[in-house]
Amino acid sequence: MEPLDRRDFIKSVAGTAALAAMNTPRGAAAESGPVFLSTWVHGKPANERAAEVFKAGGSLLDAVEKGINVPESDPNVISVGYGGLPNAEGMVELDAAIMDGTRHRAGSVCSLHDIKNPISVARLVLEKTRHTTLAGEGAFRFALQMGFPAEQLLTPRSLQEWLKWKADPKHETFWLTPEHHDTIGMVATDGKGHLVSGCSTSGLAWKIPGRVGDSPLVGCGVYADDNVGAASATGDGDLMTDYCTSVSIVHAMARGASPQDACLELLQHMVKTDPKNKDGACCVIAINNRGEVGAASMKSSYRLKYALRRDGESKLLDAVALY
Ligand code: SD4
Repeated sequence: MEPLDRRDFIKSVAGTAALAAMNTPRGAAAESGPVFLSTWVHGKPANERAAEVFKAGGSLLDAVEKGINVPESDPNVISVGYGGLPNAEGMVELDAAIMDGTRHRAGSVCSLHDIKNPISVARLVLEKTRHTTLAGEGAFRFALQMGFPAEQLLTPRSLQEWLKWKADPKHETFWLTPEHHDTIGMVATDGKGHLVSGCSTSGLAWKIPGRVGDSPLVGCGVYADDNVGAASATGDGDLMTDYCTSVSIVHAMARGASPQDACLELLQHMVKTDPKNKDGACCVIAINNRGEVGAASMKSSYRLKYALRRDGESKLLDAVALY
């Protein structure tokens, strides 16, 4: 047999760890209570609602969906759902995805207009179809078929903001400068090894119509695998899509990394491949099937505040920043 060099050795050890993690039966995950981990300040009421739904007997998917509905329906959250800032033409286009770590299946919608709760439409894509992603008009018509009402998603505040942007003679810069974005990403466990990841956003304000960010893309904005863990992301989705953030983090956990180290490893990898990424607005969250959590931001000037609900206690915490 050829001798293994150090890199091959590390790779093969990592591979063995990954396989071991993959082969760990779900029952082997330590039992604890449910844990809900969400991005930004609006993640706190989302976690509260999720915990309530779960406690009342809802499934973990129900809990994550209903939790995410909270910021989606809140007109004061201007980066998610109703009241989210529109695209360059003044149309609110929403992206969302939800992934079930048991079935290893996701449902997602992209560029959905006039529907307040895209995560619920994504859930129905998961439950009622064999598709994974519906986009644009197809997603809209599917939502209508499923009984969602068509609603105006612009609020007086978001309309005002858009008019202000339109009137700015320098507004063309939106092509290169992402503005105003604070997605809700939520990862959760039932405490028995089952995991769900969900994400919902109005995306970058003033985006080019039809632009799809990382949030509704499986492996980018969401990923969940009961054998390992779940992850989600928030920030500059054009940049993060190029790194398949969520699946990369889950695979790092499969190789044995803690959720916190897996988050940092991904951000470090982004900088290693392109030092300019140090300036990227990138934040990630992760949980493993033992309920351990991690959260990290690329830079302290765009530091993620995340909400954690565990053992009946709700906290808002600052993520570790790499730079
Ligand atoms: C996007 N990642 O559409 C989303 C926006 C976001 O915090 O997460 N903002 O690019």
